[in-house]
Amino acid sequence: MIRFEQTFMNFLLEHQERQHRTGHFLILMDAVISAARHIQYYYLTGALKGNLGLAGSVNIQGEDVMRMDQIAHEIAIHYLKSSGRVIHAVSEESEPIIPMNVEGGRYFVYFDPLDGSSNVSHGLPVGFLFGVAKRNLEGTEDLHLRSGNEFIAAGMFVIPTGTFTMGLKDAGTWRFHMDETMNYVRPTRILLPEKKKTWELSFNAANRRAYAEKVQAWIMENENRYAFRYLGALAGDFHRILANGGMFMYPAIVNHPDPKKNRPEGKLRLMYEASVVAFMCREAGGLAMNEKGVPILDIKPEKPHQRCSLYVGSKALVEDIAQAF
Ligand code: FDP
Repeated sequence: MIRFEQTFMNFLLEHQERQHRTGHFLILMDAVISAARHIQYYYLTGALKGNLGLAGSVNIQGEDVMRMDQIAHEIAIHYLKSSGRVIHAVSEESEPIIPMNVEGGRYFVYFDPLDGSSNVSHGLPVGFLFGVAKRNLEGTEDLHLRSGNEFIAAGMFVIPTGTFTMGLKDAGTWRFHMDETMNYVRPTRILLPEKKKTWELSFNAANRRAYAEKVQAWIMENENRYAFRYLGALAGDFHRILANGGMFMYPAIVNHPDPKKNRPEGKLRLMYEASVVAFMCREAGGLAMNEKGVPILDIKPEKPHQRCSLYVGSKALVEDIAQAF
């Protein structure tokens, strides 16, 4: 007997119908899913086709661009544009904001098409992360960059693992798995576990002496209480935290022996990394803050590629470290 599962699109259709919503968001999400499948395919066959190496250029963040970064960006732009529903997009791979359907579009999409570049040349897990906000339907639209609190949805695909996790505003965080037909199926509601037994800490331990002293002291005091896991790709590391509880952090780098390598604003990008995981975390019962003790979802972006420090995961743990700031 074949076991048939509910697909993501069917799940979303039911959700939209229950809320008496229009079909626009479904059309947008169909584009996002198509892009994710397309990226997944290229990534899976990337080693054989020679697509897992460097592209030979440097991006706006001063990082080497991988060939797969460009492919994933191109794919995402194609589908988002063809949906006709996007006003403009912000991509990690493009310095300027990308105008799409400026007059008729309904959503702003902020995305990183292939996050976790150090894993690319090994074909190991990377993420496609996105946040969605809606245009102002009541008054005049001023096209401002939206904070996480203004998102209506945010999600991440772990590629090529085949999982998709998405938070829907006031409707929870849900996980789906890719089936043999490349459909995302089996909606499962995710709530951060309360029991500390499974909690994990995730951060780049190589940087620890460069963190602020208070952060270092907190780590010294707490690290033996939890398992430590770090993949080096936010989507993969945060996937574990959502399932097991605990905290992912990317603190500000303020004590680097080479001061030029300090990152007082942190490394991760607010709009398409920190806000995306913070949104999913809130819908799963958790919390995200920066090192100034400001909830990530409250931060109003001043520029599209703004960075921020990030502490995200189980509420009690994020609140506890926030006491140390
Ligand atoms: P990467 O730079 O390798 O693309 O900003 C993205 C990110 O990966 C995250 O996905 C990841 O959590 C973090 O940076 C890894 O940074 P480190 O290599 O400094 O640990």
